[in-house]
Amino acid sequence: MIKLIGDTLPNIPWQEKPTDAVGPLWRYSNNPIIGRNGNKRSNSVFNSAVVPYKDGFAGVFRCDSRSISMDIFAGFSKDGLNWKIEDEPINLVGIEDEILNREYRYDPRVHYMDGKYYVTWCNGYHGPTIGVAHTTDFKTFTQMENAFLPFNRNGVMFPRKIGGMYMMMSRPSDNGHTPFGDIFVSQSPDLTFWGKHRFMMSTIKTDESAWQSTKIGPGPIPIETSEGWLMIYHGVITTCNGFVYRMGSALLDIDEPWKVLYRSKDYILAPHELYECVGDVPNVVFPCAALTDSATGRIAVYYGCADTVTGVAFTTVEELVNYTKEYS
Ligand code: BMA
Repeated sequence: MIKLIGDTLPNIPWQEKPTDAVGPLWRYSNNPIIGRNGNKRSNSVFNSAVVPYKDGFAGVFRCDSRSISMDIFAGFSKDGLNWKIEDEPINLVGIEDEILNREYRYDPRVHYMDGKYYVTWCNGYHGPTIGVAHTTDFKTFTQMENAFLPFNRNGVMFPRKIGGMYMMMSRPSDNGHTPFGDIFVSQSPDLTFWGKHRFMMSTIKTDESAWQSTKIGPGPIPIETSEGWLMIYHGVITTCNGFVYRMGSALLDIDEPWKVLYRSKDYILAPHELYECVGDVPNVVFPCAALTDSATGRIAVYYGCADTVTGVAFTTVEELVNYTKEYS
């Protein structure tokens, strides 16, 4: 039996797999769970991250404003599906004004580690790089040093130290709508100095798996399982109408996570529903978070839809690990 390692979460949002579902993930029947108007000034709410918090859930949400500025906002929910998102961006305090200076912030990831909730996001600092902050109450966030030099996106931490080191995946990029991108893993003893950068995985340029031929980037915090780290990521192809974003899955070595054990050639979710195909940026599904319940093996994936709204899709560790191996 394939085991999900971690806490139990009896109140994980959940729906059983419909009998006519295709593929290893199935969408929540009331998607999208958050519309454009998630807070006072929002034009769109997407690519956001959630975690269990107190007797419910908390999250950090990407809300692009109606002036089209990108920032991140805290939100709270009793059931993980109905969310109340703050109207003001998260309050960052901390190290130095130089680092606190805001250009833009987007695509957050969140996880609980060492008694705090850590947030990483794409942080504007003379180009995109990876911002890092921690909080205990989702009210005040202490910002640390940027993890990397620009240009970088999709900084996603592993949820615990591995071999005594913190580890973070990232996707070095350029200053625009990057037409390339591979995933690397970096290590840190203290969450400030990052090094020992290791290549993890690349695009696939052949028709063996063409949906991930332009660029790839890590999605949710990796999920620890008896078969290795279960990693959900996004993969992009360039078509005559622009980029199309799908989701894929891989299994990584538990001790040396830059070693890819399995990687599905078939995507696990693609923009097929109207709210994933129509919006400010058509044809995008972009995963940034997953809730898990170790008692049942249930997984709820949170993803941005067409850079406009937020959706949830369900799977189980059994289903996704088996699919990842079968189509590897
Ligand atoms: C990427 C990021 C994501 C976005 C995607 C599709 O480069 O900006 O936030 O979802 O493009 O527009």
